[in-house]
Amino acid sequence: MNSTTSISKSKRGQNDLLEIENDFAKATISLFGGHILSYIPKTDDIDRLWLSEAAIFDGKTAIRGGIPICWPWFGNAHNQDRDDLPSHGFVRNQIWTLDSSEDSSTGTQLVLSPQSTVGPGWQFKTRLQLKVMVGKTLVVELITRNLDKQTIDLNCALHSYFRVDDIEQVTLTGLSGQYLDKTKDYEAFETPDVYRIKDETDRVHLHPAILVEIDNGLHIGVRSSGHDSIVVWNPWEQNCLRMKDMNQDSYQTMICVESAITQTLKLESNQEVILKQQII
Ligand code: TA6
Repeated sequence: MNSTTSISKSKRGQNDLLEIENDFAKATISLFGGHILSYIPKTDDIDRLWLSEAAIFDGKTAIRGGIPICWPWFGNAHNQDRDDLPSHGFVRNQIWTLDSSEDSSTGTQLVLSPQSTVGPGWQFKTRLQLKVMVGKTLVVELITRNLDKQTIDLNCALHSYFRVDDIEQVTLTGLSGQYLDKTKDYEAFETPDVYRIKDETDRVHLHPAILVEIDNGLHIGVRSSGHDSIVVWNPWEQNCLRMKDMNQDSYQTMICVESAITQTLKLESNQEVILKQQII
């Protein structure tokens, strides 16, 4: 780690954490998973990210909340006839290392990378980096470079959990076009003009909206690039009851708005893709 004065180390359960504090914001990153857990601008000291009170920090279990890194596939879209591969890929269950960090007049930049970019179901040569800029906004870039000789099929997501006061009062703006509804066997529907969440919601919006705004008291802007879709997810109560790392009422104060590549990007040899999400 470079001599960055804004970064200190801490621990939660078995997970080593990086605590970042500068003039603009505070943030926490778990080295397990390369997983941003919180982002708190100093303008109002309100965490923009949601973290389950029942999240597990055993150094093995993917952390519920914050910004999970889904790579090198999204959900079970690994295009292989196997049922033994982990949902959302394998890097969110790995130890990441801090490759570099730098304080500047606009905030603190950190670059992290996972222990390994190969695993069951994925033996291609690639480089994966997470670049995080903690400043007046939070900028997160998931950078994949194909170091293999062959073209690779890539899906990935910044699976961000945002804090809301009351999910039933949330409105989303900025989404348009068709979405695939995973609660209805991927049937296609048109995005509603007035976007509210009133039940389990699990939607892949095929139009890559550049800015999605979450309004519920607090206003959160989610600006994306390098994506081909936006995923909106809320498990609602029944699923929360079935999830060991969610409380029964967890669904009431969170919503996932995910900047994602879900339609399979064919990344050619020596090409790079940057999946970027900026939280405003
Ligand atoms: O992004 C939505 C989703 O794919 C849902 O289908 C649900 O599975 C969610 O991700 C959480 O997945 P996880 O593996 O973190 O429990």
